[in-house]
Amino acid sequence: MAYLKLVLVVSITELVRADPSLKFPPGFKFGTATSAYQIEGAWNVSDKGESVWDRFTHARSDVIHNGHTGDVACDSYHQWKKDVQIAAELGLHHYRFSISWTRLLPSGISNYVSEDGNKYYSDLIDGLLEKGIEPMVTIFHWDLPQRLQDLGGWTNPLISDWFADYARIVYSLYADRVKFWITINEPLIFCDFAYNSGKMAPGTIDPYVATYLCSKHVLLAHAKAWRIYDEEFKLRFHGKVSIANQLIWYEEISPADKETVEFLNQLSTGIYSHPIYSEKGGWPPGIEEIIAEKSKKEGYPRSRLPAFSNEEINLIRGTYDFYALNYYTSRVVRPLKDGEIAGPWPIFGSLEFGIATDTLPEWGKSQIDVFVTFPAGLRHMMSWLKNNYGDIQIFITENGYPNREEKELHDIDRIQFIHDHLEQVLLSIHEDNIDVIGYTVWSLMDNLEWFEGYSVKFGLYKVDFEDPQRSRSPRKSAEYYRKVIVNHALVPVKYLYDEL
Ligand code: GBH
Repeated sequence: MAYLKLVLVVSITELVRADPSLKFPPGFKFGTATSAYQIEGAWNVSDKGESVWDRFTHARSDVIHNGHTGDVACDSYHQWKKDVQIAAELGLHHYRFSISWTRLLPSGISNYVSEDGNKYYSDLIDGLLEKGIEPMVTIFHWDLPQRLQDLGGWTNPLISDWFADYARIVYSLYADRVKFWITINEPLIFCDFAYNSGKMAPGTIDPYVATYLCSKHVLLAHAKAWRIYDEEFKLRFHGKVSIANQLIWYEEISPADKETVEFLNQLSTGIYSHPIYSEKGGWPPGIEEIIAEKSKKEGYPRSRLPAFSNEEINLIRGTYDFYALNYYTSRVVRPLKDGEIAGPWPIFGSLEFGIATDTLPEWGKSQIDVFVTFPAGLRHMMSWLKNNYGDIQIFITENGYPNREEKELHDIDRIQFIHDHLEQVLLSIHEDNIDVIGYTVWSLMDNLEWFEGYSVKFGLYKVDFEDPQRSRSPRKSAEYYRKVIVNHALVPVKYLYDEL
């Protein structure tokens, strides 16, 4: 290939100069992400309170791979300097991490702030800033205080105020240093997937009622937290706040699925986006009517998808500064076969709406069945967002590739994954005129992959979970990503092979 010849004679800098379409826009940010429960460990150190994930992993080893827990994880509570070190090695512009609610507020309620908890996050933020890395803070990444869960958790309407109180404390401690905020990570997973599958804390299966209560209360919680920042902190600190959504792209493969595909995109993406980003606000078109109708037929006195009052619609509408997007995989749709109950991905309507989802044989595979790769899905998803909500800035806050077993540190498949998705990002920017402002790899390092325990690895850095020091070693993908960042360009994979 001509390509390969090029590689031998020109440096990356020259290559990029010759092909400016490989360049990312100036100011485009590259980062990596983690979350508190998945990396911190120290689950009961100092005055930290119990979270639903502490409870779930301890009580439900039957659901979690090999009974793994986050008790120690990457031990980032003690070893956070190593995290800052590897983030600096990569040359990251930003590092996205989350705050453990019960580390900061042991009882879940905002009457008492843990001094040690505060110091931990404050030191981490300072450590990052010292290396020139911007902290991006997720306020809630699934580890709800168990005490609040005992009061119903996300199904209790009071949660939106408990969350807003907690968010205010977080801002008041760190808004002087943190400019990028994610209120809540992926309600699609902890509302829809959790209550459909029982595989996520709190482990309750209640797909028809709890799911939708959770959805509504998450949106109210996010909106209140966004407005607190807007009213009490923005003028002084000029930060940006958004909610991060897990987006699964549903691809149309024949004109016959057009309607079903649009329905699922509205259901899984629209449900947490339309209320915030659309001009009209409220639940997405079509969804509210269908669930109301179904609920009526089923004998419920009111829709299982709780309605919004006009006041609530206005409270939620417009509560964003950018769109935070987490993307991993896509699906196509097919009708349920006779006697079939749910698809291979038992969320987003397979139970509720009799739609099964599938993947295409030509899409990429990983060692984990559900993580089928379709990079173009990311581009299609962003165009869908633009068509539905107009010109909003998009920050990709997660994208990553899992492996179970890896041959040493040579993760060429992960390099290819990152390359192929970044290529789609450039097409979105250059061809579709979409304002993508950043990209974040999940994850900086291997960590507790929820019910998969430590068996599924997403890290640019390998973590040795046998080693009490939890040493971190760079995979080839770390080297690749570092090159992408230094060159601010899509470094061709083949090019890198020669250099590796
Ligand atoms: C993100 O979403 C999370 O934010 C992050 O914490 C997580 O580590 C990362 O992605 C990688 O998973 O096959 O039907 O049992 C998590 C989304 C939820 C996707 C569980 C895979 C398994 C579905 N994941 N899901 S199923």
